[in-house]
Amino acid sequence: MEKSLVLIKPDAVRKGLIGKVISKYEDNGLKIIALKMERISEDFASRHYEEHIGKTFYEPLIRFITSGPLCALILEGDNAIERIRNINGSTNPEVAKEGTIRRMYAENKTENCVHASDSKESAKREINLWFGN
Ligand code: FUP
Repeated sequence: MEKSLVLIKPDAVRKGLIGKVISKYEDNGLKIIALKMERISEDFASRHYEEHIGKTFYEPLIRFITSGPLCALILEGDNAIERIRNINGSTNPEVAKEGTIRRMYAENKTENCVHASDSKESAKREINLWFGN
């Protein structure tokens, strides 16, 4: 069984999409093993997005991710990391496949509804950051 850290970002929360997003994961057989809702600080956001520090989109990304409450979840399942990324779709909603969360609901590359860990290593780091050991 593999675990992944998922965020339902502030744009999706504002649009009332928490239930629809969670249903996509549950309908695909992924299990929610932790869940919380909070508005994060800039300091915490910079730790989550540390690999993007210095990139052109970094400042707007931090403004966006701290702009309102979000949901953080740990999902578990076989091959969960890859499956969740397929359900989410490409970073850019314009090129995301039909039926993916980002294609259906996302505005642009920054306001793109969801985050999911991209490797076993980042899942471990992100789960520890958001939920502790
Ligand atoms: P993803 O793994 O699909 O979430 O995408 P990345 O790790 O490449 O990017 C992480 C986050 O940075 C995205 F969710 C949103 C933000 N981003 C932008 O705002 N603009 C970009 O051009 C690329 C990424």
